[in-house]
Amino acid sequence: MIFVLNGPNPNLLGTRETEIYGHISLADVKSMCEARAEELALEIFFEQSNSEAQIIDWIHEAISSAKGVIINPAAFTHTSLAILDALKNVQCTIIELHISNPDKRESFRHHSYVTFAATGLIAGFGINGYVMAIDAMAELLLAA
Ligand code: CA2
Repeated sequence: MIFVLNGPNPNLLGTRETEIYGHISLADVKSMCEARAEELALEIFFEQSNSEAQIIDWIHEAISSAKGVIINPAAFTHTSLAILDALKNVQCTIIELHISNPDKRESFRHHSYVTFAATGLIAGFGINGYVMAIDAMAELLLAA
């Protein structure tokens, strides 16, 4: 099972800040990910929460049941030592994912706690980054 976890506010995808995040809804992103995963014979658990505690609980589930974790922690990227501490207990590959490129944006988005636990990072490729992350995870799993 590949966990695809999303932090706060991407439930607004496609409706607000479309110049940054595009016109595609989170439900459509989920469908895109499921379609790509099926092509690659992978199962995904795709979730989004506005609650830091819920994301930490899913990371704890991932410790025992995930072959890989793709996480867009959204604003928690820049604030959450608690999410970093949870991710440090995940043994499998972790891909940090961002729709935008935070390093091109405001300076308060330039620091990521999550990067300390991530195997790699995909940022700035829009919604397509989700498909890129699933492809990268599939390649890493095949190579393992
Ligand atoms: O680029 C990304 O994926 C981010 O993780 C998105 C976060 C932001 O805090 C990070 O710096 C970069 C914000 C997610 C907000 O999602 C929205 C989507 C549509 C409309 C409003 C918010």
